[in-house]
Amino acid sequence: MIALAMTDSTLAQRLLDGDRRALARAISLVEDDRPEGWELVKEVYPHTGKAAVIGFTGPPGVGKSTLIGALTKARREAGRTVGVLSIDPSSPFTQGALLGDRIRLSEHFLDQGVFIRSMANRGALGGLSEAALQAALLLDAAGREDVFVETVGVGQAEIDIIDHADTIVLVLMPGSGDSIQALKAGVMEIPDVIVINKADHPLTDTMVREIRSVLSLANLDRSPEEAAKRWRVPILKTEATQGTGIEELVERLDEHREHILAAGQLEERRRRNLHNEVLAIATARMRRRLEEELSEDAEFKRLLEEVVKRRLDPASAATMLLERGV
Ligand SMILES: Nc1nc2c(ncn2[C@@H]2O[C@H](COP(=O)(O)OP(=O)(O)OP(=O)(O)O)[C@@H](O)[C@H]2O)c(=O)[nH]1
Ligand SMILES: [Mg+2]
Repeated sequence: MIALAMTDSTLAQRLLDGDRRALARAISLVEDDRPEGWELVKEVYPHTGKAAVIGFTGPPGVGKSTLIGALTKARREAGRTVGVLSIDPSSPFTQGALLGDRIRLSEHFLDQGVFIRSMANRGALGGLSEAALQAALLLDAAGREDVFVETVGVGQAEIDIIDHADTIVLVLMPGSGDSIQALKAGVMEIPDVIVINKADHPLTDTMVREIRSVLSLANLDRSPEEAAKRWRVPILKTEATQGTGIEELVERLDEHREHILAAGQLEERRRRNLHNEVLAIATARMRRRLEEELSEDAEFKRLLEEVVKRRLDPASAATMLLERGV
């Protein structure tokens, strides 16, 4: 026990010192939902909140990883340390995705200033989102100045780690019309920056126009004063493989950070995100507890049987369970 405690405090210290092996070990602990992982996060949490966390989301294959690779290069040239978390919820394809990310980010693998980690749902009880957020905190505690988080998704299927970013970048490519529909329908929240990658495609400008019109619709219900104070979502064109447009993207990302800092929005955003996070963890734990309690419960089995036989509807069954006080 004592030996274990000593090891753990050494691990926390090594992590705070920025040791990459400690960081890798720590992320594995949270990914595997091990109690030591949670303890570690608890210990280093007061040291977090310094990193600039940028989330990249968008449909599969639009070039998110390539873009992050190019940004990583730019940030390293500016002398900043970088952490990259690539979250892949589609476990059957995980190996492929891991390999893909490795190849795209391979030029950074030997750089001590870059830490890259892919995370997939290994069936950890806490869920991937929770583990990913803990991992982001660990990168922050380890002194990574920029943390880039990549998730695949359009709309509701998105994993909520993206909500914990200070800046959210939606990456699209010409032809990914579904995403414009999602924006239009309000399924997807308006991001802070929109990037149209693979901009060598002839349909790029059409897409820019379409997005502009969706964004102006989203602004219609605001007063002119409100609209003036508001961050204007830039739509950028990039060719990540060539590095084209990356400089401008870096500038816009910096501007966004300055904007939210000046407007006091960073704190507000983080407060809201942390509120959601505490609720999410509490909800996940209550669900787990409920599932455990019900797994061998005779009354539950009986009620379920009634529902299956169509003698009782699902909502009434749930009400009866809760009223019984599980
Ligand atoms: N022509 C062109 N190809 C690109 C560009 N950016 C990325 N690609 C290519 O598009 C493919 C997908 O790129 P990724 O960076 O893996 O895309 P991703 O969005 O991370 O993909 P997932 O993580 O699988 O969702 C790769 O073959 C890239 O080389 C670009 O600007 N132009
Ligand atoms: Mg990727």
